[in-house]
Amino acid sequence: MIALKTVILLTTLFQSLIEAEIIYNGSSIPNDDWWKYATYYQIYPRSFKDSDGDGVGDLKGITSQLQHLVDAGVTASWFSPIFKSPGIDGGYDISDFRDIDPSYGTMSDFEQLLDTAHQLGLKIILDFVPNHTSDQHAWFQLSKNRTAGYEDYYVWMDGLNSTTPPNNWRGFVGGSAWDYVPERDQYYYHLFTAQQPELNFRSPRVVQEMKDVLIFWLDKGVDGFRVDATPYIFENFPPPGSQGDYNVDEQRRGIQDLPETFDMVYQWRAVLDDYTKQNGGDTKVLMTEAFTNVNATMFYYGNGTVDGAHFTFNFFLITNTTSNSTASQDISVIKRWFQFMPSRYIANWVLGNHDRSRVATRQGVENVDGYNMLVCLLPGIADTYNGEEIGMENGEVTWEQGQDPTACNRPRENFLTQSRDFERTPFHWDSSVNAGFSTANSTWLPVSAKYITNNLELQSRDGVKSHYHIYQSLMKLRQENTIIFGNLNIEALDTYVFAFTRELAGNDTYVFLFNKGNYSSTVSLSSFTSLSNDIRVVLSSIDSFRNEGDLLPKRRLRLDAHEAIVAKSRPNNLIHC
Ligand SMILES: *[C@@H]1O[C@H](CO)[C@@H](O)[C@H](O)[C@H]1NC(C)=O
Ligand SMILES: *[C@@H]1O[C@H](CO)[C@@H](O)[C@H](O)[C@H]1NC(C)=O
Ligand SMILES: *[C@@H]1O[C@H](CO)[C@@H](O)[C@H](O)[C@H]1NC(C)=O
Ligand SMILES: *[C@@H]1O[C@H](CO)[C@@H](O)[C@H](O)[C@H]1NC(C)=O
Ligand SMILES: *[C@@H]1O[C@H](CO)[C@@H](O)[C@H](O)[C@H]1NC(C)=O
Ligand SMILES: *[C@@H]1O[C@H](CO)[C@@H](O)[C@H](O)[C@H]1NC(C)=O
Ligand SMILES: *[C@@H]1O[C@H](CO)[C@@H](O)[C@H](O)[C@H]1NC(C)=O
Ligand SMILES: *[C@@H]1O[C@H](CO)[C@@H](O)[C@H](O)[C@H]1NC(C)=O
Ligand SMILES: *[C@@H]1O[C@H](CO)[C@@H](O)[C@H](O)[C@H]1NC(C)=O
Ligand SMILES: *[C@@H]1O[C@H](CO)[C@@H](O)[C@H](O)[C@H]1NC(C)=O
Ligand SMILES: CC(=O)N[C@H]1CO[C@H](CO)[C@@H](O)[C@@H]1O
Ligand SMILES: [Ca+2]
Ligand SMILES: [Ca+2]
Repeated sequence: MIALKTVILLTTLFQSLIEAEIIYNGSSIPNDDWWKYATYYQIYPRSFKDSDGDGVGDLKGITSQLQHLVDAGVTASWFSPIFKSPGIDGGYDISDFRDIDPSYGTMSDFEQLLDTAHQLGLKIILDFVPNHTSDQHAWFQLSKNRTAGYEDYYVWMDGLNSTTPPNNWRGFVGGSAWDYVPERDQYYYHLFTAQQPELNFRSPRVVQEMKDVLIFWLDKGVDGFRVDATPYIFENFPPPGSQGDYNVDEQRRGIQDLPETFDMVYQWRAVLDDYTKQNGGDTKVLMTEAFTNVNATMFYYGNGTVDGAHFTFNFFLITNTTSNSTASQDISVIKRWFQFMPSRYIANWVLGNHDRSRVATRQGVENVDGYNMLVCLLPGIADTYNGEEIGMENGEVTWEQGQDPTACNRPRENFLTQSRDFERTPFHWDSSVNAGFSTANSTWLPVSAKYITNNLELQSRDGVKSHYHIYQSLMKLRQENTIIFGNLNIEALDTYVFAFTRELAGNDTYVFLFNKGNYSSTVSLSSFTSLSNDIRVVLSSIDSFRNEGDLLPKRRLRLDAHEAIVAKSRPNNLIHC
């Protein structure tokens, strides 16, 4: 069946003045598979739960808290890397793709975790980090001294001499993207730290090795992969010695979103699909991390002929909105995704991860509920970074306590703006020592002092209006037909107020209203023609005075600063007959 998403450009100016615009028509995409409308909960394993009191989160800790995911209402979880690693880049420097890092436990702990998760009905997705290995990986050791078969596992190039690399391209963590190895009298390429040499995917052996890694974990029973740093898999270099002036755009063109890179993602998708064909079982999901422009992003989903990722993370709410951006600016970011995304794919919404300042900090604590509602009620997949369900803010970390190489390799004065440690501090379970994260005297990153007033246990108490209770309700709402299949109508009602409806024939219409600004605002919902006059509050942000069941006026509706509301209206035809 051909899926039809209709971008309806309203034909007359008159209409566009009185009606909100339908920008998404989801009613033709069947919800016939688990991954399509799931919520994916990202666990940062080092900071989730420590089971053995060494101050570092681990697999047994995660297993012991899987019930939290079930209680929250999520059905799938993806983990930042748990593989063997010297830990230079929070585990994104892997020295053995087929083993668990001892700080997290053992392979049998992982098998136990997977078993428990599956018994609880949760899908588990692992991070797949194909772009680079640790310099401690056996392949790199063998490649360094040109051991037969491994010579071209990495991106090696001659420099001008031992002090002047092949070109002047730079790494993301500062300095040259090249490091010299005297044994080979050659340079290796690394976009991230010097301890993360890049694999050479132009070698068929490397391509096969990495497919075998996928199969290894599929055989263990994992439900899919999230591919790290996807745009950078392949690169094209200028001829050695063409130094010229450094040009950031030139480097970007040489390393990002190459056709070979899209093709590699399509090949990985085929590995997963073939695996299910041969072995049965549920669909194995592939999701890609690609911080790139919106046009290129879509090619990670597929190219019209061949499928790639089931979905590729939509980071534009992170990169293109701020606490100051206006409602119409934010709406244009949402619309752009639908304008570029081919209709047969499923949209997805992300506000945070282990690389970005937490939503509560970036957008303001008062706006936490509004943003959780936004991500959960837009059409498609929702992603939650652990802690967002309780509105965790960034933690407090000093330069001395810092662990993130991105900041540690750079001047101290940049620590506050560049360290990713703040969004990685341990999860706040309860009010006990270390927020219930660990019994250790000190934890790998300090626990934020904010846990005393903000933790899961406090927010779970009966009768408390909390971010967590709102999140749980949102997870339930995500099972409603209207939220799964309904059209999206979205409109700015004031400078910092936006609203959208989700509408589905014969079903209740839901309306989401959000004043992200610092002043109250009085708005009208009359442009949403599908709303009847019977609009009742379903959920409201914790500081809102509105209660479930309250009737909302369609005109002259006053929203307090930061107030966010989800309401529903019976279909017009049912009211009038
Ligand atoms: C949405 O798509 C369905 C199925 O293709 C179609 O019947 C319906 O008219 C469309 N609705 C709108 C509002 O475009
Ligand atoms: C190359 O390095 C590997 C790993 O360190 C080592 O086992 C091997 O003996 C070395 N080979 C040569 C020829 O030096
Ligand atoms: C390496 O080459 C650069 C550029 O030609 C030159 O400036 C430098 O002196 C050379 N260094 C050595 C050690 O030969
Ligand atoms: C899509 O990708 C496949 C595999 O890389 C390639 O063979 C095909 O030509 C591409 N199709 C288009 C329309 O670009
Ligand atoms: C969109 O991205 C594709 C893949 O990177 C590229 O081939 C194409 O030129 C881009 N189109 C535009 C208009 O930028
Ligand atoms: C928002 O605006 C305020 C006041 O103009 C300014 O201090 C702040 O830096 C801005 N924040 C962002 C994220 O742009
Ligand atoms: C995000 O912002 C950049 C820079 O302003 C702009 O070029 C791009 O189109 C925006 N993308 C989306 C999806 O809004
Ligand atoms: C924690 O600190 C106390 C007091 O300094 C010490 O007695 C105890 O052995 C420490 N425990 C651990 C697990 O390090
Ligand atoms: C609500 O939507 C679902 C899914 O499209 C549909 O099956 C159902 O018939 C609708 N309910 C009514 C009362 O029309
Ligand atoms: C509201 O105030 C906060 C704190 O001063 C500021 O960061 C934010 O940008 C303001 N929001 C708007 C929309 O101006
Ligand atoms: C969001 C994310 O996963 N970022 C990771 C991208 O890849 C680099 C290198 O592997 C990591 O440092 C980031 O944490
Ligand atoms: Ca531990
Ligand atoms: Ca690469």
